[in-house]
Amino acid sequence: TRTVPGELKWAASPSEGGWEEVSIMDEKNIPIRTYQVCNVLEPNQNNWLRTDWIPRSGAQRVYVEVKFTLRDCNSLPGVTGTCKETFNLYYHESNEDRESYIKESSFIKVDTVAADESFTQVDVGDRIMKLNTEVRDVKVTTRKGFYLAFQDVGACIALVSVRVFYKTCPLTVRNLATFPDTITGADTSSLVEVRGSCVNQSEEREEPKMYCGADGEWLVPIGGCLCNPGYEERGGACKACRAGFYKAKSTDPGCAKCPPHSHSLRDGATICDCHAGFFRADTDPPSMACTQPPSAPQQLISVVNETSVVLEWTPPHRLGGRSDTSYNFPRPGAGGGSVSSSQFCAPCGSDVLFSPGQIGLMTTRVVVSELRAHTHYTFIVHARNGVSQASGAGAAQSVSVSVTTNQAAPSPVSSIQATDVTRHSLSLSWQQPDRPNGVILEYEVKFYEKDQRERSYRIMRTFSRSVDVTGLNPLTVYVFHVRARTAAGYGEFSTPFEFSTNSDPFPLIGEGVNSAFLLLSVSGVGILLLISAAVFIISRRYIYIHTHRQTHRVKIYVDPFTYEDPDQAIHEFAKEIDVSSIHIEKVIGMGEFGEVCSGRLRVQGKREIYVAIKSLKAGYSDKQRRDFLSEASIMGQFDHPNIIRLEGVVTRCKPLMIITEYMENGSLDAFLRKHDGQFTVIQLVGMLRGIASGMKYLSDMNYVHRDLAARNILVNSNLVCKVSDFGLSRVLEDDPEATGTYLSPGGKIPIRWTAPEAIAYRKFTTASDVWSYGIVMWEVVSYGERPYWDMNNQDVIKAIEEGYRLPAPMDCPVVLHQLMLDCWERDRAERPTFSQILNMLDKLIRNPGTLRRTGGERYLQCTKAKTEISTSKVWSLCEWLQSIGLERYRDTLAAAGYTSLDSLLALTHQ
Ligand code: ACK
Repeated sequence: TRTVPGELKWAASPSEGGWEEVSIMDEKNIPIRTYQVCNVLEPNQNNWLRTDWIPRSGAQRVYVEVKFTLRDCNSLPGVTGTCKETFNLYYHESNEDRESYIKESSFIKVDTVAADESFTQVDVGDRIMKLNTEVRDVKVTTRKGFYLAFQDVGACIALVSVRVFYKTCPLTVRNLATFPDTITGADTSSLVEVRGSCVNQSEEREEPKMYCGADGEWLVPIGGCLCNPGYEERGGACKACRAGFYKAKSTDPGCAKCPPHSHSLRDGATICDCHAGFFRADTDPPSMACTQPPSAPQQLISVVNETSVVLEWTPPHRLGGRSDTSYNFPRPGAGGGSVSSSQFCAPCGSDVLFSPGQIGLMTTRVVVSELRAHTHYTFIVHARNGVSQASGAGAAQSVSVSVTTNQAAPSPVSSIQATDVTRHSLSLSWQQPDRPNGVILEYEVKFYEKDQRERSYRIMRTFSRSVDVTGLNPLTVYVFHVRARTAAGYGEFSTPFEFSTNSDPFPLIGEGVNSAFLLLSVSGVGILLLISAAVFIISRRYIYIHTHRQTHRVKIYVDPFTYEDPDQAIHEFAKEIDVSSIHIEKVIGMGEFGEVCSGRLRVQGKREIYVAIKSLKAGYSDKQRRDFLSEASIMGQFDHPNIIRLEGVVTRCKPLMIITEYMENGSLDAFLRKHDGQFTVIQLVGMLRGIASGMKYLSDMNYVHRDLAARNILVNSNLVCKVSDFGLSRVLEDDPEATGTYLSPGGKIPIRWTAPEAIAYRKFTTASDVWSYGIVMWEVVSYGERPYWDMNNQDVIKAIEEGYRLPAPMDCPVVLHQLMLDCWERDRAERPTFSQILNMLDKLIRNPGTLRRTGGERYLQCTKAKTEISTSKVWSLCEWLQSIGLERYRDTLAAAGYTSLDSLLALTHQ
């Protein structure tokens, strides 16, 4: 109230005869407003005085300091029991300041206030009035503000001043964090948790926190900040390191002087720069002195021992201030050890051995072996340390020595082979030693019966690399060793090779056959055998051809990406076609790399054929070109009636093209959808047989397709299905079914068609192709239905993981569904091979009766059923069952609680 200029005009009740506003001079002679009341002689006093509305301004607990004087009742002559020496303090919370009258009942009492000191005599001029100061606090949290009221019940009081205030914890900086001015809590015991913010140029070490106590005191500081690199704490702030100092990490205690051979020119350095000619390795800490590369190794000496050299040296004179000196013999091409003839030096071959190693040597000695005999070598040894690379140090740190190796015996002979093995003889041949070390004068063959060990052996000598060994015992294991001799003497014997002679009287191959004997023997039983064999072969013709082919198959698919030059692969496997012999007719689709067209191809000397032409759109990258042509390089290796045939490629002019046979009916999935329900089961199985046959061929070639799906099978006008889509990139990019969601690096996967192990850890094998084949079977029998319908990929993965498998499509023969389920065995070793699948399908085609039993009713397609239910709102469950011929299940369903169509919607396959 002391700060209020002019009258206070607080509300008083009664408005007259109760509290009265009186202006007086304070101790400093400044006029102040006071309220007085002194109705001590009248009983039943109830005088109210209410302050103006006081906004609480965010405060939750306010303090009321009242200064007042009070007259001692005893000093008042003639007063009876009516005189009081206290007054009451009230408050009332309110959102508005418009309350014009005092509604006593809405006020809450804070306290009864008594005087510490009262006075007996009124003598204002002498200032003997005793001034009391009382403070009370009150919680105000519910409204925007409040009123205070003073109730007098018959005392003689003067309210000299009223001060209302709240407490804050003042803005402060603690542990390099700033805490703002904070209002204290509502209760006397409450602590307000406050988060500090790091001062400039500092970062949080641990979240800075403090508590603001009810008295406006900061309590319990926790956490704090650290000055950034290049700054240190000075006077509660972060100040930059001065020139010549640095601080690398915020956790470093303060700025430190630059280490030797380094400097910092500007304030705030986090690291000191090296002086010219000094360096720091990537792994050197900033506190480490800058260093230099070593000088050259010293006193390199060599000792030659036949075809080995021992090299020794002493460490460099100057280590550059480091202790990580190592030595390198740079590899060929980098100026390392080299062999010289009279005119030029050539790098040493990779067969030269350095022991303990060629680079990163921590010792000063190395043995170089496997050198050529009689040859001049120069060895260069580099000294290096952690800063050699940074300094670009070169020849200055190296020293060299030249030596000539001695004459040496040849290295051992390897790769010994035996051919023409009979009961008593064999032919032995071998390769020349890797290092003959001179002209080979002869070979020596030592051999003995294995049982005899070397107790008795025979020796044969020859100039050539083969020898016929005769006079051996039948069915006996012999051990052979071969060694070569030059002018320098014999080399070491080869490792032992063991061969056994035959028990058979006839040689397995070729020589030593007694033809008369053979003729007689054969003619005796031959005719009979031939007759029975012919019967057997005819009856088992298929199996014979099958196994015969398999045992003689040698062709294995070659990954074109193993060729360094992709053009070499393409020209090895694909024929270059002259663009003038191609006649493009129309666009039939879009492939990953550009349009797919149909057209005609006329190659000289052959009849014109229809072809499909894939072209690579302009503006392609090298990678796209390689990926595009890789498909042709792969396809060109295949030759099978169920694999799309490559006619050739156009690579010599643009656009690049891949020409394949034309498949009139396009891709299988779209074809089946277009002809839903129009084929017999045998026709469908025929298609599946074709695909299985193509896949068996691919698996025999060791080729894993990875994207076998009906969309990647093409169909010609005779309903022959052929496997297509061999691009190496295709699995990863161009298949819209492929998704990257479940994959770590390595590309995308067509989830619905892919075996779980291939999804989980990219284990793509022929067995994962078999899984995909099972899905293709399902696609075919369901006429191009989408596997797992509209389930999302995540749910498909989850369902498969939990053992769910696609049910048999409508009218699917039980045997076919069983075959699908076999393809979807979790353990890939349990899945059938393509060969077994092919056999099975052939058997079914031969016995169409086995295809008759369908599980149609049992495996009603859930989605189709559900669609029908949800669109047939007027039907009852019973009517609907009738409409699909399954009314006999009504009771079973009812017993299981399915009585309405709605409840049936919740039915799962399980
Ligand atoms: O389903 P479709 O008609 O069959 O649409 C695609 C399109 O080109 C993009 O690949 C079709 N297609 C691809 N290769 C051949 C081919 N050799 N013969 C006929 N159509 C083909 C495929």
